[in-house]
Amino acid sequence: MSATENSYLLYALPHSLYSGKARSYLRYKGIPYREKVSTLRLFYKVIIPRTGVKYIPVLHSPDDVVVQDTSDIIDFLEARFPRDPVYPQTPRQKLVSLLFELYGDEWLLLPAMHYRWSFWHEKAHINDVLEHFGMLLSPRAPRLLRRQVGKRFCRPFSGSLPLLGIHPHNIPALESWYGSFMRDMDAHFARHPYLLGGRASIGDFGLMGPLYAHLGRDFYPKSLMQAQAPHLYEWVQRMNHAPQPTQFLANDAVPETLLPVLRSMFAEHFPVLLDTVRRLETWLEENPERRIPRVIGEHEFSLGGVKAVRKIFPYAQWMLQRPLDFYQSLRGEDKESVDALLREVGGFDAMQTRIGHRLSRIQNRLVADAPRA
Ligand SMILES: N[C@@H](CCC(=O)N[C@@H](CS)C(=O)NCC(=O)O)C(=O)O
Repeated sequence: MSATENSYLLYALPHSLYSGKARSYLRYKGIPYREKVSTLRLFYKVIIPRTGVKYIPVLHSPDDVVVQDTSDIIDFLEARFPRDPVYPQTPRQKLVSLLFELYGDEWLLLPAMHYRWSFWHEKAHINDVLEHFGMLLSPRAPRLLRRQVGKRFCRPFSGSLPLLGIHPHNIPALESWYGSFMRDMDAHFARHPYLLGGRASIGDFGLMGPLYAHLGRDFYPKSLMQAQAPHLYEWVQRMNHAPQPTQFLANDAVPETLLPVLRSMFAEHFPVLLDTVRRLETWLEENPERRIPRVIGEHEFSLGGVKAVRKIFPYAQWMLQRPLDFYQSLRGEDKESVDALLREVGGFDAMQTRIGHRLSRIQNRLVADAPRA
């Protein structure tokens, strides 16, 4: 199957986190596309040969360009479909949208994975998840068969909780933080259709990854969201439909309702990101010739004051570079305006971080740039 004349093809899965981000973007922008269930057969026939890696989603353009990674997919399509850009043009809003993308992609992964994989006793929930994993064999296989094979296919995911830093002793802190995140976002979406007003930004799509497939679609967490954060749940539905976008808020405004989430982001996620930068710098100095692996050791982190250990993922630095590069390109009044916001949410110092060993993605692999002088 290849992309036809005028339609893009998205290799994805209905229950995949990052597929939800790309799908909602394609729908939002009204880009003609077809979604193809990524069966194992397609992984070996198309995805791995064309991308060199085993990740989805993958975009296949009508002119035969294949793109992996949702941020690259969105940037690739923004260049081709510039109407109603998802990157705000003004400095505060652009930075905030990039920060939310990073938070959605890398940090809300924790509650997403916890609520998907820690509730095996919720039978309807787990059967649905396993049946979706069984789609890797065939979306048309009987449900019971999909459930059985799904059990095998899901192991790398269900077994990844400790690697992400989710352990029995910090689950209460994780649930309590996610509860307050839901409350904050609910209060926000009670007043605004999207993060920054009448239009979705890259930050909305970043949030949509974890908040759709895992937290807003899997049975158990969906019931929590519907009961505790109905406006957030409505936003999830809105994000999956072609809308009539209006405008971002005037005067580069960042709604007050986002400030608690930004504070929490800088208090808990950023220390992990900055330690990743430091640890990767040392690793690259010690291993100048080696290919960068997915994980480079482990570090301690803190969630709601509870300490735990998680693996260090170099990829997170590549995502961090996006808001950091934008912030560090600002000058004059734009920078002053952003700095005032950053001071208010405890993010000013973190955003001064200079990354010595920057990362690029080349053929879907992380590669270190030459160190900065
Ligand atoms: N940062 C990547 C992440 C892609 C990703 O991790 N996709 C998951 C499915 S939602 C996957 O393919 N995982 C396979 C694996 O972890 O080996 C993106 O934005 O596309």
